[in-house]
Amino acid sequence: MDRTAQLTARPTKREIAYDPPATPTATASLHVRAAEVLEANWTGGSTVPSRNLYPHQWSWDSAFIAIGLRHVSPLRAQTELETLLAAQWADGRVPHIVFNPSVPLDAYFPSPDFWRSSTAGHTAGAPRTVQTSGIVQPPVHALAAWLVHRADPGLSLARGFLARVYPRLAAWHRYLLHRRDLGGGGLASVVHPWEQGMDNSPCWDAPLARITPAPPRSFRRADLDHGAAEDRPTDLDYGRYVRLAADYRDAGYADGAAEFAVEDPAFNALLIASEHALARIADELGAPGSARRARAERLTATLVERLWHEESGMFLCRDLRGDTSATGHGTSAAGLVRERSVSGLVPLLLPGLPGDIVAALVRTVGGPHFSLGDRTRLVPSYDLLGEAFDPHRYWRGPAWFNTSWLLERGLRTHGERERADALREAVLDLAGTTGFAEYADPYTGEACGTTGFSWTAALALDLLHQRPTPHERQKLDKSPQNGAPPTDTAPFDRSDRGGDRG
Ligand code: 9WN
Repeated sequence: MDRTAQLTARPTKREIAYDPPATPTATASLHVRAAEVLEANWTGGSTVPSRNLYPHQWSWDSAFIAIGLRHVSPLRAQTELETLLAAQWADGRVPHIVFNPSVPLDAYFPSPDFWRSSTAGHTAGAPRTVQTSGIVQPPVHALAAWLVHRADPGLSLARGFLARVYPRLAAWHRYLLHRRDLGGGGLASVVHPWEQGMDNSPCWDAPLARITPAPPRSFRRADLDHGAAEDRPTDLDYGRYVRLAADYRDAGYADGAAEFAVEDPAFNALLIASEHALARIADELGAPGSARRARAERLTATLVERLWHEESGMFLCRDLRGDTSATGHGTSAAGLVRERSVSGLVPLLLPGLPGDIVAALVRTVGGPHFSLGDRTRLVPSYDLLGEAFDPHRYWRGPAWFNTSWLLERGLRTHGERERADALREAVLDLAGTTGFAEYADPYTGEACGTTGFSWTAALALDLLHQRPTPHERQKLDKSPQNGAPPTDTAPFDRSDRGGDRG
């Protein structure tokens, strides 16, 4: 066992990764309960999103988890990212799932024998010793690596953390910016709804309608063993997910011929935020990050140019395979998908966004389509007024904690302190009352999906460590057991953050 493995090993309370976690101590503080969730979901080198529903390591989950875990154990947070990056493919892609070989194949679908990474992904450079999926997820990793480093720079330096992850993160961004620039306009495209992370968002309805679903009897969904069918994507959606993934696999995971190709605002905004973080990391390693910083600014301008939609007051997805000669099925003549998803608000995270766009986004978040601070306390995943809105169906309405965390960071980045404080309070409150639910009804805050969900716990921990508002300060003063040591951390260092005066 190497030194990191020794340091991060915990006495094994249970042997298999998919056992349900112990119920967190009901009376403990939010901080302790959140840390208990992360402890229960830790498998020795990484954290599962959920013991029962998602019993492997997921890419963007791990980045969010590391952002929270750094407040409990900077070492485990570093290890979380290192474990994921160790499964990187030679072409630079970071796979969306790294499979745990001790978990039975039927515990999750699609399992390693579907993806066949080491054989089908051979030409693309899939690793031989670990089984992974062949698609990717949003690139939150460099941002996470930077924040993890900042939590304990001494430990990071001693372990050579940044020096080891930097080349992998740089290759990851290179892959996205070159191999995935399928539209030729400078942005990265996703080739599967799972890549963007919001699996059944109504934004995919038009591009998915062109895909012939795999026959229902050709696969068995494991998610329905653990999640309510009415909260999950439909069988028809799954048929299309399976068809797309199988075709991609059968083409050797080569990019270019993708039947589904979409430029998504959140995916690209997270890439830009991570490019800013990579600039910081480069500076820290003594290799000036100015070229990366300039690229992040250029990409911000490209994002605005390609995906901003003035009339909607937000960013939209661009369907690259849509029929651009005619309107229909929600796609405009210019290829923009006329659906309002939380994805189109996430670019608020970017420090270099023009002021008029920031102002429009803030208006949209509080306006009738998302109603934050009025009819909703967390940001819904989809337009409250949209035809496809469903308050319980996965990414078609429910509020997710990671997107609310991103918006909280965005509002704070642009000096919208009161709104950010209110959102922070709502995340903390609902994370606790829902038992760290996977997602929640945006109106009632009722828990949906699974509970004991890792990124909900991690991001609550992260917000607990932000500087509290005076109101919370009063509450904390009255309840000393709730006191997590507050630090002021944000997606970017102050010099990158422009407006934040928090
Ligand atoms: C497919 C793990 C993942 C998240 C995604 C979320 C869900 C998987 C699934 O769970 O997707 O990747 O099986 O539904 O949509 O964002 O990363 O938590």
